[in-house]
Amino acid sequence: SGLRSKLLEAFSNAEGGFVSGQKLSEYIGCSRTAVWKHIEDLRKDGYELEAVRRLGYRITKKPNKISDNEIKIGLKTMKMGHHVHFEETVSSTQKIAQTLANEGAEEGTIVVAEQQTNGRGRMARQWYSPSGTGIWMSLIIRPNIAVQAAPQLTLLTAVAIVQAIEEITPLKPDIKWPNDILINGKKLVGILTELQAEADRVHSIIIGTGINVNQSISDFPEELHHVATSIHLETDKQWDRAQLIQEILLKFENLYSLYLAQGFRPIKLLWEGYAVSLQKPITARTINGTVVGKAIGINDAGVLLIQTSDGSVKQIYSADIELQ
Ligand code: BTX
Repeated sequence: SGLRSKLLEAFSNAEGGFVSGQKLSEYIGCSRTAVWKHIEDLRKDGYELEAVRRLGYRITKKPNKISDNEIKIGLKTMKMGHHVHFEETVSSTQKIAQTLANEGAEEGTIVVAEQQTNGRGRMARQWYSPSGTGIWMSLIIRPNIAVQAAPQLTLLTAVAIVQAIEEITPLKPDIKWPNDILINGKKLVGILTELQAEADRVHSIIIGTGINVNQSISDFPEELHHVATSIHLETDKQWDRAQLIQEILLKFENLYSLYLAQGFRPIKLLWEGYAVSLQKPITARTINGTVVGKAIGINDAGVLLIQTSDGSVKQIYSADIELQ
């Protein structure tokens, strides 16, 4: 409710300090008895609060849940994440975002769920999205760019996510072209970019990101034990998913405005700084066959360039990459 978010906002402004009952009742605009009732409701939802006479209340622990409020309060962006469509369980956040985009949702709208029952990867693969552990989010943007430029947004998003993870956690992830973020060779993040276009102009782009945050190994199915990891598995700590979402949105917004002003060039340079697959022998499996060679870079469109043994350079638009 509105009162609840005012209450959380007051605590957020205090940055972990005490807020008196009097201040809270002024801020929210209700009686002290009503404040007390709302505090009890917070406790029921898993918040832990300390109450000290004369000082007031402070939040000592937040529930590890994502919600509309948790994402919005303390969000530092101008636009990204200002509209949050949150649900407990969905088949895929991409599907909902597509519907919202068709209905005219504003740029920066996000769809977030605690759980996906039919999370999508690329090429009809599944993205495993168990409840309460990861970030399953779709972001709607409406850049005025040509259809061919859309894959650049996948690379831009990968840079934003790596920057956010580096800001908040001690990890230093790598990017594997085009859409994987890895730690020690294991998949931490997957990105799925889908677009809706009219003629040759982009109508909307929906960027889906799946980030493994607090999973233990037993939260992954057996077949993913050797390919997947989570921030928790790599750091031995639990992480605040809403805070990570806020940081990702902020990094994304900064890179996106750089991109709209100056094009892909500056993004490409940042991306190359994080890429593991460059200057190494790789195998690229495309729908038209397999290309083996050395990844020599990406071009200004974001297309992967592979030099084969005969010296020729092949452009790879879409593929699965295996590092050798
Ligand atoms: P991808 O096709 O590159 O990767 C899919 C493959 O990754 C799977 O076949 C499986 O081997 C592996 N995998 C599945 N689940 C996980 C996981 N949780 N962690 C690590 N590896 C896994 C990558 O596709 C793009 C994924 C995007 C997911 C987001 S979540 C929010 C949005 N909604 C939605 O339905 N998809 C996107």
